[in-house]
Amino acid sequence: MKIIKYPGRETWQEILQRPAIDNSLLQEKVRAVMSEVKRNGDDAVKKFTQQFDGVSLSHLSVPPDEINEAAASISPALKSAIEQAAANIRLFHEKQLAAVEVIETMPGISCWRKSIGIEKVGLYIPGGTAPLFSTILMLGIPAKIAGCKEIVLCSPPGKDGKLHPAILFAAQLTGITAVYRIGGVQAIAAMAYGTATVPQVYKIFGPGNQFVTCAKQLVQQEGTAIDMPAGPSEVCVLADDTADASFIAADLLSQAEHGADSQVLLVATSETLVSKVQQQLEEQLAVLPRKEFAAKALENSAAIVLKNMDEAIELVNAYAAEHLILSCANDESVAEKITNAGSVFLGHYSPESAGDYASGTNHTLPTNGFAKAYSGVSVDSFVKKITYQKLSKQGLQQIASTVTLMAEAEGLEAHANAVRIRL
Ligand code: HSO
Ligand code: ZN
Repeated sequence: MKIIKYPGRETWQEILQRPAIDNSLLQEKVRAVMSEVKRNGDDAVKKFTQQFDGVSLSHLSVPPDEINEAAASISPALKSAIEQAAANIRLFHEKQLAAVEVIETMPGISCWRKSIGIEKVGLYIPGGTAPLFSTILMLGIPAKIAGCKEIVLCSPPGKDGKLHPAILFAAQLTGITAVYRIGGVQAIAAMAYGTATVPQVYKIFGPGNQFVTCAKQLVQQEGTAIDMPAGPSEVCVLADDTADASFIAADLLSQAEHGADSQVLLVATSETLVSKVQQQLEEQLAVLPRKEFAAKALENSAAIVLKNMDEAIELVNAYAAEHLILSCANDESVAEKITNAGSVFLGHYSPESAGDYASGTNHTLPTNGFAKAYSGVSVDSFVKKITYQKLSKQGLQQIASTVTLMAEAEGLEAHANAVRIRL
């Protein structure tokens, strides 16, 4: 990890820059797969599954008995851990449903807004080096609360043609309506266009590699909604000298182990703390099973020392981290000053891992500085909001002159007429 001491403000933008990801070279390959899936449906999906995952599948969907079998094979301890996490996530997300309120803007004019679940949504869960079944809880639970009717899940099959049992259990627990063993670009294309087996969905959620991200961006251009532009996962720890270096090192490594492209950033007001964290990182890294990934991620990461907390807060806001841990005194008042972050973890006992799995908040969050303008996934991500109005004759009379005057001023006589003709 690079150590940067007391950088001048003019250098901040450069220091905080994420590595640029250039999708343009991928696009051609991704488009080719997508258009073949569009043309040939299930046959193309099976062909690409053979080509990219090395598995030949007779059927793409996972039958209910296979799901039940997998669920039964999970240890009772893991099962109840997943159930507890699910209960907390459900509790937190249920409160996000707002009651419909009818507002009478003038006598006889009522306006209201209602959230309606997006009818069909698709969730994508990557395979690869870690089966992130926790992401199924983070997406499936809010989808269900939002009232989505069809919630389908795609995830790439292992060499045996199967999905990880915990993925199937999480899918069953959250009430996913159908599970398909399809990964990569072909999964995104199948859900965006629909095939004989996979229903076409209106919005696609979930993380993925560069190919998956590129496919999501392309289907978005064609009218399928996506959750958000995803980049490599990241954490920023803001620490003063009340922090415990071993806790901080553990937090940084928890993010670094996700992948070689993960981003971790330590912003500290104490040089001694930074050197203690350096040492802890070395010790803890040495014994991690995924140390290769974590070490690579640390190579692209930095510790920044600043002279005081105010300056540190300013830098952290400029970075707009996906996850921000406040390992400092007065964490609650510091949190008040945070304006850009996906999710904030306050104090010395709130590791990112708690939120990644089980405290209740969502772990699908804006990366790459998007936290300046985007929010993480919530029940809102799974609904669209329809506005309604009802005017009585008296209500229409109340605003008639306002509407007709404005319509005439815009030169839109027919608009004015639609009011006049009624009165
Ligand atoms: N930190 C990841 C989520 C995750 N961690 C899943 C463990 N499993 C992105 O927020
Ligand atoms: Zn994580």
